[in-house]
Amino acid sequence: MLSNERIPNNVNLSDDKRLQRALEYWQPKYLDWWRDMGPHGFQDYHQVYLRTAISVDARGWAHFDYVKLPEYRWGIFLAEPEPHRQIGFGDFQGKPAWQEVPGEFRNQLRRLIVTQGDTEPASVEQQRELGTRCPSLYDLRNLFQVNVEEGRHLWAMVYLLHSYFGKDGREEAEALLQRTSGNTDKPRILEAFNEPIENWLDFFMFTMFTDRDGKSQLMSLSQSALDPLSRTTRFMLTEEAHHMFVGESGIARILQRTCELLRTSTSLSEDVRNLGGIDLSMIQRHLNFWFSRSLDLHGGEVSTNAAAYFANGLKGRAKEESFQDHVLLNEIYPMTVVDGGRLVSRDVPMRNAMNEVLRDWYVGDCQAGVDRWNALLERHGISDRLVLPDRKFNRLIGMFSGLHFDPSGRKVSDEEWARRSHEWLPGPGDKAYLLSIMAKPVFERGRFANYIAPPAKGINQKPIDFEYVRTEA
Ligand code: BYC
Repeated sequence: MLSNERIPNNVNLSDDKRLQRALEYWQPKYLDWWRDMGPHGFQDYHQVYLRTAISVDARGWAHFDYVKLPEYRWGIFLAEPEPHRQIGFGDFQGKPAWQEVPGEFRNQLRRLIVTQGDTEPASVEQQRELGTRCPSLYDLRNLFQVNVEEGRHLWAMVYLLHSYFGKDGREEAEALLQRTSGNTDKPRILEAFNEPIENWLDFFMFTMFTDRDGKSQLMSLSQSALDPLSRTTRFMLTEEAHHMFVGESGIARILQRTCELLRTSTSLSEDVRNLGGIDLSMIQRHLNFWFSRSLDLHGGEVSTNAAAYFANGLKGRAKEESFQDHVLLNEIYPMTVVDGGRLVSRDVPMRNAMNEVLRDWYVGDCQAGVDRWNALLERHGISDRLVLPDRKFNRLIGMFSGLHFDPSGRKVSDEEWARRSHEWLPGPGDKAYLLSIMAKPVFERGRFANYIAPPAKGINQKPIDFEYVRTEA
């Protein structure tokens, strides 16, 4: 562990002067990007109680201190190597894992790494205005923790590009700082990362559902035959868990507050908005939006790209080790497909269905989170429930994207969609209301905005009214 270097790392960076120089050349560009596109208004005067990774062992990992955001020590950390690791799936199953990129898979691997890398700065850009609307210092600190870790995940991908892809890799690393979320000329690669996140309901839904796609994609990349990619993503997964905690517990706290407000209201049918809360139907609409956008992030249902990634050992399944067959040459996946505008059943070769296999895992993981939210509603004596919409609903990617479906999966006409989609998806009225209740940030210690309950406990055993973010005089 070499945490006192200019770029903290556990990859012996100082032994590879060429790589070290290349990354030190990229570092100021990254910092310029962070200042321009990172948290707006929180670059100079605020000190944030953050956890910094200074090594991959448990003690180094849990290093907490006050830091000014641009002074956060973004580092390069890979999980410890597994001795004699073998490729776990695909056509090269059982062969030694690769320590270098094989020429024939260079383009595919670069594409995967660039796509993964592109999402990380994108999310920081999407969230840059949220600090000025924060519901508490506790939440503000969590937002910044998520942001700096997404920045570190960008570093992780840039390390791979610089180390293993030569000049092309260096050019791709530059381009990662040039595309920006929502930019009409140079947008981010994947659609969900061009959607604005201007309020905290969107933020919590994003960290619940879109970061969970991060989890499923990182789980599948952590199986990769390319050992440095596997080790990098394994360490990233430990950080991803906190992001999903922020999302799931954030929504749970909004739900709790909504239930409390409903109890104090004159009748259960009173609109909780009259009391400054967020009603369940608005929460459901945001869930519908972010879940469907995140389903898109798993790619098309039938994909030759996905088949090639699996065959070549680049991208496996989540928990690949839990399956019996790791080659999947003769397996089929029964799937509902669109044929001439009609839905029909078809057997698809399993390798071509890999995106859908990962999506199945993802939907199960999301459902478990929604069940936990519903248990909270139940405990508060509220009979309404949140539901995941059908996976055909509101899709922009894949075979269902050309048609319209309601949240239950029923096919609807273009006319019905135009007339009713506002019932199912957030509209301008929702956005305006959310901005109105978030217009003033809450910066007093221990205080929380009216629409959200305090958390059950603080960070790192600190009290809930701890000064998680300090303004330096
Ligand atoms: N938006 O064969 P297809 C995270 C394109 S999130 C726009 O169906 P494939 C995080 C696709 O590129 C995890 N375009 O799909 C979370 C292809 O384009 P070309 C990010 C899309 O290639 C929160 C065409 O459609 N990691 O970490 O099998 C905060 C047909 O593609 C989309 C990864 O994504 C879309 N949604 O799968 C921070 C892992 N989907 O070839 C971070 C790396 C597909 O026609 N990426 N297309 O130009 C991959 O594994 C794959 O690229 C995908 C797509 C799963 C995304």
